Amino acid sequence: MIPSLIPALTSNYPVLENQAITIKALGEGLIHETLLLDNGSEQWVLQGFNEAVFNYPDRIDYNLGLLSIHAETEPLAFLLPLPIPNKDGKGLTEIGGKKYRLFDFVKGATLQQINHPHQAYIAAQAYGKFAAWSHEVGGERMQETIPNFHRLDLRFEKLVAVSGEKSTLSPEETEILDFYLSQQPLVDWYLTQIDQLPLRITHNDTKINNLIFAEDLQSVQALIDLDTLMGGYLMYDFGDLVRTVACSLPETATQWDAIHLIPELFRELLTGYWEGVKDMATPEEARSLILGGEIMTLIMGLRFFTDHLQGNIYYRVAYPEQNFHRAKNQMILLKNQQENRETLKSFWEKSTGMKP
Ligand code: GN1
Ligand code: MG
Repeated sequence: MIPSLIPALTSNYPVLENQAITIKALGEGLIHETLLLDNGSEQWVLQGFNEAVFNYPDRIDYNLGLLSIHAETEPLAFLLPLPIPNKDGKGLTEIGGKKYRLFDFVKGATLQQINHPHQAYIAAQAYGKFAAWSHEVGGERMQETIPNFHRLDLRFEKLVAVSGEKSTLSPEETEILDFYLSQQPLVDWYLTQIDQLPLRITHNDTKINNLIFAEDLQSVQALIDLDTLMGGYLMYDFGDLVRTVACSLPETATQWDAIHLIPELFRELLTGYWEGVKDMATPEEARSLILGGEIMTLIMGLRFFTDHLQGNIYYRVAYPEQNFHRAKNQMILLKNQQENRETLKSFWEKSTGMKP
């Protein structure tokens, strides 16, 4: 099936014309499909675009266009790879009823998990620098590529509605549902925050595998997965780093007793992120970072659990119970962050020199 794409690709993309291309699967994204093209000396990334999730590809182009213009006068220390135009000058190419995008392959290293605490610092600093760099463009000018993507209150309401339609839940499903429903106070706190925080430009999916590091892992070469770049709050990007980088195990792990926050990695992340954003952050914004990890862990737990109850219609799963397990994983991580709030606050005080 995959090799049958090649003739259509070589005829649609001038850069691939008359080349002997091989193609294989790449990466671990849950939404788009990612493939690697190789002509023996050069490589490209081919992405099967998920139209069911991204209903507004024009908005993605619009947002990335604004940032590219900004980059012309204000260079950024790393790349934001944009789609290579096809022969009609378009970023998306339809092949066999499906849409694809082609990117230059950025050489470097991608990590699924960090293997040294300093990598947490480097990753967070890159995302923080990106927020500071894009600040002049203005979050309110960006279009919503997925409307209400990180609206925690709406994700919470969705779980309430979907679970209310279920006539039976297993005891373990009930336990997890009850935990998530008990998080209303965090949702209320979130609502007070979004009333007072400035809208920035955020990446909104700051997992470690959305960065390409230099081979020596000492710097960042590129930010990838740019489709969810849009207006957002700093706590989203910092929080998703905490959720994914400062956790002992990935979101797919099912060794329940071994899932916990690593406070020292929270400290590395905060030091790096703060380095990036400190010149622009308001005091409220700085404070919001303390609970950013909780917010993003809650939102992902709600989304995984909702998808489980809806029959896995959104996230790619390797087995039927996987979204349920991801929701349980995020519940354990969230509980653990809540138990560690005071420790995290004290790290925050030291990094920012402020009072919570
Ligand atoms: C999705 O496609 P991927 O894996 O980069 C999701 C993120 C989640 C993440 C969880 C558009 O990102 O919001 O944090 O899975 N992206 C979308 O692994 O829903
Ligand atoms: Mg990704």
